[in-house]
Amino acid sequence: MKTIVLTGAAGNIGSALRQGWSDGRYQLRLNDIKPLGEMAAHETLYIGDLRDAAFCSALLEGADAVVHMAGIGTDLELELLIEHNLKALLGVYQAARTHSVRMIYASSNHAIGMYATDIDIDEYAAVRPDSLYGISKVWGEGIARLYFDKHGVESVCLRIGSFEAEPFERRHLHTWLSHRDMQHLAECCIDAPQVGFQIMYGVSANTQRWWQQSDNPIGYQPQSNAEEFAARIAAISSRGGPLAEQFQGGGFASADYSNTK
Ligand code: 15L
Repeated sequence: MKTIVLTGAAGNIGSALRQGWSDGRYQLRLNDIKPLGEMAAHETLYIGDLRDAAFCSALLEGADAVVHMAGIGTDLELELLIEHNLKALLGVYQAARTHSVRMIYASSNHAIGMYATDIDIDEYAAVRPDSLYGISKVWGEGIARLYFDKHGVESVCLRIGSFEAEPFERRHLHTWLSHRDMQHLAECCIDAPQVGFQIMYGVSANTQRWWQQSDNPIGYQPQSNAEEFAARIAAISSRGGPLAEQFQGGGFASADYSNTK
């Protein structure tokens, strides 16, 4: 049985994955700064700070893969992003290098959020971050690239769209990632024989998705489609108003926008 490190295990995606894997298909090492409750037989709690090199080394030693969901998930101050989305991530990558562990890194669509909503892109489109948060995800993808090129650490960077139980606004017709597809995506990353370095869009099979996957070495086949909810959500404008509707990153892109050219 594979041993998987799940960081951010108490977060939205982390707790959904933990629940999805409650059948014990993986041996799980769970880490978060928030409480994680009772451990099941296949779970082990690892309490510690990902910026601590010795802790990261103990967390990853002997593991097969890390599903790294820890970090700041929104556009907060630079100092916090540096601590949690850069320093902590570097700590995990350094341990992944030491122990030859595959990384599955939660990047975000906000790494490319300044693309206009009238075009489709694939994973090779140049990054266009929409916020400091988006920049922190570009750093993360850069770390993943560096550690593959220089140290052979395999990585899948997941540019996650909108992970929600159900889509609830117009933007989600393009960006929704269902719980079922997220779990399948993580399992594809874990179970693929080889992944090298790969960016994958974490998006369901939405008819109106903006993000097209050119290379899919892990065999991700999403099943959900936000279009099933179109009648209910098509009239619900995205948070951030009309400007947010112009950019794939929505409200992250329209916040603090001042370009008049
Ligand atoms: C993200 O990266 C955020 O963590 C999440 O809260 C949502 O805003 C999501 O992107 C999205 O774009 O819907």
